[in-house]
Amino acid sequence: MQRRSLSKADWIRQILKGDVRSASRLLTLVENQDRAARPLLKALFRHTGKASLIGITGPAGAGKSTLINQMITLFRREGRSVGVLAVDPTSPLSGGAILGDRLRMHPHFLDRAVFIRSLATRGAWGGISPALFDAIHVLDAMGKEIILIETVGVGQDEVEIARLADVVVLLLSPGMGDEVQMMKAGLLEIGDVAAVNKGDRRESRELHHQLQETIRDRPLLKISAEKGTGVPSLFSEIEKALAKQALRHARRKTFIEAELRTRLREILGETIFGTSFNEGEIEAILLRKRDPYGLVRSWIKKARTFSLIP
Ligand SMILES: Nc1nc2c(ncn2[C@@H]2O[C@H](COP(=O)(O)OP(=O)(O)O)[C@@H](O)[C@H]2O)c(=O)[nH]1
Ligand SMILES: [Mg+2]
Repeated sequence: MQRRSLSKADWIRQILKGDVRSASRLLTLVENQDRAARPLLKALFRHTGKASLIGITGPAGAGKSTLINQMITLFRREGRSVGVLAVDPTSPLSGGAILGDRLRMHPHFLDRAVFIRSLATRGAWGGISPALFDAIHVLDAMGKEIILIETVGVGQDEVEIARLADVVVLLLSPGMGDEVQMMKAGLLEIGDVAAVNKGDRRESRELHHQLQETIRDRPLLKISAEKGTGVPSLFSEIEKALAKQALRHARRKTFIEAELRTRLREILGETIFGTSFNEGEIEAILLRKRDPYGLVRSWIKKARTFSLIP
């Protein structure tokens, strides 16, 4: 079939059936901020809300992608379909890192029940990109039962993304500073479950020992994502957290609030930063014939009247 001739209804049907090419095509529209995506996303939305969102966060090099690879294997063994969103905080163009991740996840790359996609984090006006929410909804609509979200670091966006998931795993590893440095960076506050990776190395056992003093309010595990040791225990902690209905309910509400705020920011940002002020208005303020307070208010009033806010 010619992809070009795919009707909107067929396109939606294909995504709901889990078709990778149809979903990829929509996600490309989403990434390009193409308005043509909107009616499809709207139509898909009522089919979403079923997937479990698992956030994997921690410093670069901690072993998040390696762990995700292991988790995919475990989930697939249970017959569950998996989607992975690798959120790249630096730039959507850092192809090297993305390729590296893809290679690391390679064993599953051809498995049709696993869908992997990299995304940029930031929206055009700051904050989380609305594309992240769109992508989560698309994977959910595809019938992915598990959506793994990999985020790097502890910037405000990453922390916010981490808080959206139903359960968040904080992954640490030796060589990223000691416990005190991690605490100062605010790293240790994130996560429902914490794990020290690279347990095959002695420094990792030391770090795990140190952290036992600090991390007492949630499970702290020692794993080796590469060897697979400790991963089943981590897996069962994740399952336990997912089974907590109250936690899940609270996270889902946080998710909706964050999504609404993100979408508002995007629309208002477009309106605010897309506005060009006319010379006369700038001149009037320069000559102190008008003031910025009044001008902005009159402009908002006008924007409302003429429905300039989309
Ligand atoms: N020794 C050891 N190295 C590991 C382990 N897990 C991951 N690594 C290595 O750590 C590096 C970073 O892993 P990666 O999964 O890309 O980390 P990410 O940046 O957090 O996604 C890679 O070279 C991995 O091979 C582990 O359990 N033990
Ligand atoms: Mg990675």
